Amino acid sequence: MLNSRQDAKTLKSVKKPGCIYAAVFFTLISLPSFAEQPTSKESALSGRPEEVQAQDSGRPEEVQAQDSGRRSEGQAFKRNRAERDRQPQGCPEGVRLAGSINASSIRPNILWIFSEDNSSYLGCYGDKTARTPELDALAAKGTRYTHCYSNAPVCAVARSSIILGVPAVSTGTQHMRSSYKVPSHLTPYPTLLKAAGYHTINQVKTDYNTSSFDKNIWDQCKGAADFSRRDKGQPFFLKINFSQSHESGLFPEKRFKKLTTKAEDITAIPPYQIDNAETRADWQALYDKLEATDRSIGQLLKRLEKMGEAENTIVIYCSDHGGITIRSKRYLYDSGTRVPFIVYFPKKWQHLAPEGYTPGATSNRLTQFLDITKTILALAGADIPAHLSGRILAGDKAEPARKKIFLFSDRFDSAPDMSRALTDGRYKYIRNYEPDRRAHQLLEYPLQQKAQVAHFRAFQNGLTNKAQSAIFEPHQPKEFYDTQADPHEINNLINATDQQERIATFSQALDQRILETNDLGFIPEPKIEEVDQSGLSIYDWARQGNNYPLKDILTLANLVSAQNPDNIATFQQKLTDPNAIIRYWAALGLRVLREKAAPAQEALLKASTDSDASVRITAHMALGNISKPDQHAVALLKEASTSKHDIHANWALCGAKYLEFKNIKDHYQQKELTRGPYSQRSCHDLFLGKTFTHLPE
Ligand SMILES: [Ca+2]
Repeated sequence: MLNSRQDAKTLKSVKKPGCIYAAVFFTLISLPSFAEQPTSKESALSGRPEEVQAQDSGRPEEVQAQDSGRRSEGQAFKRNRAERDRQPQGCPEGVRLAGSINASSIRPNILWIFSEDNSSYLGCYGDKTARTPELDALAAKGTRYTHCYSNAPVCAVARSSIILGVPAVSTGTQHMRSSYKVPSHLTPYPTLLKAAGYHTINQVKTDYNTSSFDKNIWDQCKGAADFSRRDKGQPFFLKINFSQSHESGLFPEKRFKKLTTKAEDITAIPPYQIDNAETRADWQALYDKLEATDRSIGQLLKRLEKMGEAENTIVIYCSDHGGITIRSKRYLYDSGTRVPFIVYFPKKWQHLAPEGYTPGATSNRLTQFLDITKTILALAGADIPAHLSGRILAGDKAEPARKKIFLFSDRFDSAPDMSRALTDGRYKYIRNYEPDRRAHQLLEYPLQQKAQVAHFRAFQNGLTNKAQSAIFEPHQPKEFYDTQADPHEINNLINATDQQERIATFSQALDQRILETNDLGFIPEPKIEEVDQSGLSIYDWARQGNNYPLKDILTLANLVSAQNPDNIATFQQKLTDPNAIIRYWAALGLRVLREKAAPAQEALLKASTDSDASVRITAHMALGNISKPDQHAVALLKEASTSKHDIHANWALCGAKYLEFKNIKDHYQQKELTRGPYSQRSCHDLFLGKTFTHLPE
């Protein structure tokens, strides 16, 4: 297995493509921008709109991750140069494309196009409001997949899964965001493509949620892509990210100045959203952004044609997860995980296409991002590590589809949480491991969408119906949906008598998938942080001795998710287990029972002085549920003030927030409690008096 950090030159020497290279001149062609009609002097001069956006503004989450707490998400976002997003953005301006290498190459070029945060609101997916002629045309000559899922409903976690070809929960990169190390024997797919002889170009988003690698895994990941840097005849792999439809595109300052989509043309408002002017305006903005994305993709494909590479290039399009109005991104519902996915094989490469490939076909094959990574390696003739858990879709190594797709969500920004799910494309089973938390934890970032604030205000004022209120209520411990009969997943069938057999099958299959993937999400994150700081990857730590007895932990965790007071005695007993992770889950089991955990008060008091921080924090939260919440909130503030690390401090502060603590100013100043961006966020909320049920004006 190749190490991702090996020098690119070494990698090139490992395996060259066995093709006969044609002697062709590579005439560098400097192409104009794909952007149409730059609307500001700044973007017209910058020449690198996509890159500028990545580095300077358009990806505020990344800015936040790098900020180390110097500014809030909102403040970070204000740095954005909104004008740059008001124009369609395509390949970086000044992209230089080499002359043709076409007929001689025996490997296809592969172009993987991502758009950000969008569900299948595209004409080719039957959406009547969408204006997406370019993607519709791509679907008309390729295959459109109807059941493709992002394994995680958020950018960096999805990308972490894609880049290594294994679920992020297997590597400990499931928290949004984080930078924990992954072991060096897990090789990013671009490194494998390089070793197979490909010239690899990324435009430009990386965002892999790990500190182990980043831009260095690509031949080119900065500045204008220069195709002349390929060897003669060398095939390329180009991954390009269009960010217009990112969540932030609906923030008022990031919308186009004039909305083109008409409010009366919006037909997609789901029943779990309120239908008012704010919601409609966000949907209008969403369709406008998708139109801009589509235009950029069309420009890219035209350039490919112009450089003579269209017939040599397999094109793959998908979004990076679903979105992006309320209850989509960050949720395991189809609105957050089900994505558009189109593949196009030019005539020359149709022998590599999936069986039955015909132009304009639709496939209902159950597909996930992990499958796409593995398929690309197969199409490129690259080494396919045995640990890759996807299923190859196309080519002579094609494999049968998985019967169920694994979905996961964990901490988002400053809000810890944990859910796991399986879908077979029709039915979906979700386990919420912290059912005492609200589904929407009032994160500041998404609340920059006006419709989300309007929705919360309506909820506060009692103006939302059951489906619309659910997002601000605590999770249901388990959920089960028939997405065919109930595409918006609002009718939870978990107690339906005619579904119990099916639910049991899903539940068993989910346990099995958690064990197979060695899901590291059951390790409380402060422990992950502590291990990572010690220099060891959590992946390796979890495999040492009996550090991580996942089977035992899962058995206990499933009792937590059951949220049943009958389990109090078991939780009390497990509070004294020698393994701190077991003790943590025991404390959590009592916490999710809220005041019903009162019989375990004495055991929890002992646990509040445990040697492990996650146990102490969870025990104080559980005790605060039973009585004297302010006293336990103050203990949690003390925990934060003495912590060394960001997540440790954030967990403690979130505990005080969970207990609705209002008097933080009487005890500490912000700087005494802040260790990084996430503890800073939670601290900021506490100082604003913002808790789960209160959003200040
Ligand atoms: Ca995204």
